[in-house]
Amino acid sequence: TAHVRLPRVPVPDDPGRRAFLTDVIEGLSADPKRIPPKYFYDERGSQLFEAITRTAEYYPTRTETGILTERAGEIASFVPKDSALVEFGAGSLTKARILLAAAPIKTFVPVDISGTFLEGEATRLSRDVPGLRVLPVAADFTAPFALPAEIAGQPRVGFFPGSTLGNFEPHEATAFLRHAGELLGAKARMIIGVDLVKDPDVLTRAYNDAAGVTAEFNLNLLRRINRELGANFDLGAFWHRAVYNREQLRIEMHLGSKTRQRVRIDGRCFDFRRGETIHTESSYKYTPELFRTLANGAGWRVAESWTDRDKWFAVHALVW
Ligand code: AVI
Repeated sequence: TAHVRLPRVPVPDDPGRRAFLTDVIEGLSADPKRIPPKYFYDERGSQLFEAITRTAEYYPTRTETGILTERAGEIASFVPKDSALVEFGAGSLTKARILLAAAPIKTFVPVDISGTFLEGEATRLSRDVPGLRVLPVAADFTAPFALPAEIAGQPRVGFFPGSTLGNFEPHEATAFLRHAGELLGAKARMIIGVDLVKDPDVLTRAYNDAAGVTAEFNLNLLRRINRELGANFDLGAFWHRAVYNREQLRIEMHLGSKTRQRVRIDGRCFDFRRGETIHTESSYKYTPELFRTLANGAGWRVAESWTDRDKWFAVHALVW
């Protein structure tokens, strides 16, 4: 990579932007190039993800919602009275609403990196569920953060739906589960949704929807880098692709360069060969056995598991 000094772009400097810039520069300096998937979720990215969940091909959301709805009673009996439910990467709160309606939850702590999106959803939820205390936390849940002091003394139940765990590398998934256990504390419980290993055709279709919403979601990452880091990515010069890696049991999303080109970010240059890709996301799939091994390795015990008729998705109940 050529390192040519260019005039610095006048964009506001804050710690969040700094971390984003550092991660992008590090990732694009690596071979193969990569960018961490957590940066998909600016406001537009969060909205595009919600749109993905409504495509015909993207089965995980509706399958998991089906399990939560059908098994709400059984799942609720796993939640101690007057619990605090802590949702990691809360997004639209649609799934939490199912649990909140069925289980004896007193306080709800949605944690999400997209602060503005979260505030809006949390306000709507407080309006809809009178008597529920909602304490949103705008934080990157992959880094250490504190729980609100108000929930001291309440039983804690973690909620991590959507197979977001699958977006971590396996060693990161272990670290996340261990940290979540330590954060929630003694006798903690956790309800976690994990996508199952299945027919590769079903998987590839889910990440290459015909309407191109997933492609838009993937490309929006470049738009965000342009806006927040003052880069000059030409969005029309990259294509989206999602492939299933059968050895690693993961879907990989990539952005590929249509031509040989050079991109500038914050005074640095990054060269792309024609066809060279940026690996933007891995979405690991777990068999029930592999998930049990992962959870046990992080200090949790799988108490119960629920799945759908096709065995496409699993919801696991864990005890710390
Ligand atoms: C949020 N996460 C679990 C999604 C997934 O399926 O890995 C993100 C996503 N990427 C493309 N489509 C959806």
